[in-house]
Amino acid sequence: MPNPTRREFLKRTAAAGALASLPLASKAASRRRVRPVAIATWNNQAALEAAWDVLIGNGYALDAVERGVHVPEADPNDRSVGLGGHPDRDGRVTLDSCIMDERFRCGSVAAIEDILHPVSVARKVMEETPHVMLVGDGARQFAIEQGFAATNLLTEQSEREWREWTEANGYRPTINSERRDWPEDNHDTCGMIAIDTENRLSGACTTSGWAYKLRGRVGDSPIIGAGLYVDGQIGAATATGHGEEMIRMAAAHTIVERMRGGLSPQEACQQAVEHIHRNTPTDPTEIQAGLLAIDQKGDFGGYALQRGFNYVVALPESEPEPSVKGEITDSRAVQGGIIYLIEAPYIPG
Ligand code: SD4
Repeated sequence: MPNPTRREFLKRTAAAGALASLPLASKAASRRRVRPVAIATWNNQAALEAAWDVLIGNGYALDAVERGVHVPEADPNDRSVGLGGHPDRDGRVTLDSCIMDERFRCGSVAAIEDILHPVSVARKVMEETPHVMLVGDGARQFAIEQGFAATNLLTEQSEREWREWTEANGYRPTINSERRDWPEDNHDTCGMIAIDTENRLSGACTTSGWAYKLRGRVGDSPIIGAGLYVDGQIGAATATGHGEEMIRMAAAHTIVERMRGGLSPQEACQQAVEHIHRNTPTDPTEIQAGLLAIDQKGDFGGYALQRGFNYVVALPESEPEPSVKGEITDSRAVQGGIIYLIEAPYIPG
């Protein structure tokens, strides 16, 4: 082969240089694998199935998690997310939501009102603005400008229960007013993380937050690093429960950093919960924290402060039943996959 001309040589080295300087995430994305995995807090099977449909069609994990959390956002019977969610103590439904992709791009809205799909507003913040987070009236205004319709999210049932609550509680916010009955009422904040067939990790988290909270209270769910975090090279984590603890401990970020340090998703979740248990200034018997994680290989895990936290994971149908810490209590075939319902392990005692 003749020696390359100087110009050819320069062209080739420039191309090699460009490849070497590609962001790590896009290098990972170019390694194809065919094993999507998705995981979500609580018994959010319908949400996970919607996400799975995207993943099994070789879709983007970001689209999958957005589509997935749309399901509880639009479900009036899910009393902790979107339409029909518990209002604040003034009777106004205020929503918190965020979304994050495999390249540290993220968007978030907090205390937004009248918008059915806050996660999609969060995605618009990520894609259409130079910002990460919009709150309150500004978030609502942005949503309307982006073409989202204003919708009344306070259902008759939510309003009735709120009125009863104001009579019984004299307008005092009480801890976990929405969930004295963790094991029974297991629909709640929907945190969802997924990896697609091109190795891209993404996550979303959406909630109406702490029932009858003070007006203006923002929980962990829209806080990048607390309720959700994604590092496309390492893994992703999401949280549910008493958001104040997740914010204090930067729970989702802590989990991802522990995975970076070599822990499995299961170990990282357990350590993050133990950290909350040891250090929280709140009585840990009064609160719940449920943490989930997935890594770049699609391994997953979950752990909780107390009994009663369950989660769902969707895996390809070709895979054997996963061996998990905790207990598989149900499983269901979906297109090309199986959704398992898992009772998470928790701090004993
Ligand atoms: C919040 N983490 O607003 C949410 C609510 C939740 O179980 O997950 N409750 O604090």
